[in-house]
Amino acid sequence: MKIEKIELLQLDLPMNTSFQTSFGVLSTKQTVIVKLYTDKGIGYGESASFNAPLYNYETVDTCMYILEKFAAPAVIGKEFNSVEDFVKEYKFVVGHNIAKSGLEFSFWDVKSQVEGKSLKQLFGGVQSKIVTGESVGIKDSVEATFKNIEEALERGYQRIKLKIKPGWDVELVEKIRDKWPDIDLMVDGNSAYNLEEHVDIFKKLEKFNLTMIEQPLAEDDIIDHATLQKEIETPVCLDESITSAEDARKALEIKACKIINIKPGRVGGALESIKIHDLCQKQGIGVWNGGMLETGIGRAFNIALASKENYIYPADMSPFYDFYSEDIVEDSFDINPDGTVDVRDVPGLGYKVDEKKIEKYTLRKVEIKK
Ligand code: OSB
Ligand code: MG
Repeated sequence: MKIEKIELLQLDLPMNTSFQTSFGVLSTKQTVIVKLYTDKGIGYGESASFNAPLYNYETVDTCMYILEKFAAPAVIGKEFNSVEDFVKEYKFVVGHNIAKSGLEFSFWDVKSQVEGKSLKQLFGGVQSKIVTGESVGIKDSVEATFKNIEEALERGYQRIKLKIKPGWDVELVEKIRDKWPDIDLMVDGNSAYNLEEHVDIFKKLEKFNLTMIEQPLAEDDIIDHATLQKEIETPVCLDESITSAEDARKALEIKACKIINIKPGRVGGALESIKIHDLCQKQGIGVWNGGMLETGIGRAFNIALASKENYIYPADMSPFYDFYSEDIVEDSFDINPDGTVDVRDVPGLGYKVDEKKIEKYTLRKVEIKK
């Protein structure tokens, strides 16, 4: 497959409801769509970062910059027989996994079409439906949180994840457990806590039967997470701290967590996601698919990956209308009444890209040619 041209499209998507985490409020969301032109066809990928470096150090602008200046020029005009060979060309870029992931995904899309195999097949997926949960942002009141949970449960979501921050944790969880003693419930701290000040909070959370506590401590830490995991029974799940299979190996070696959230963007794409999945499976550690409020393009890859065997916890996979008024694919996925999402088993993305919508939301376009 010969790489003829790469278009980088920086999109600005208005959000219909803002989403609050411990690191801030997301009320407008940009993303980067990578459009790969080859002699065998066109593919799409998404580098799903945020406007500001709050979740990790990357932003939509750094994604555009890294792709334009380094990653895309490294592959342009060249011929590739495999995804492995393709990613080798821009491996010299340190970090910037979200940027790299969009480029890798665009290659998978073309490969999938050329070989006539679905992404699910290429990734080694086995599930025809994936189970999903809702991620409930930090709200102004407990009542507003109750309302969100009620709606999510009515829609079939099989797990509720609460975004927490210091001051919005134990009491909130207690009230929710009083009302819903049996639901699959978990919390996500997005690195807002530290052991020295907050260890008691996690001990207090023990009695609420949480499925897991996601990334309570610093994004660059696994040592303190290991200490915390020794002190509590509730499984610690790492998100931000795991940026590669090597990170995962080390975290598991020191028992820093019992569960791993795989966000394909955070780890650089599907190849690394699969490595982490396989490593965890060998060690009896279950994984699940996290989200970055991707559009239908990014979610297509997430869904296909989440169909692998060891994705055993519900995925963050809310449909576009939970965040955006429109998606950039015509036939975006929806949640079935039982809280599952169908995995499309056809070559390519499985969703029809809406070029008009992409144009409507494009803020900036950069073209890389030989
Ligand atoms: O930490 O999982 C996270 C959304 C924005 C930033 C960080 C996170 C999230 C989510 C996933 O909770 C939401 C989704 O994509 O459905
Ligand atoms: Mg998280």
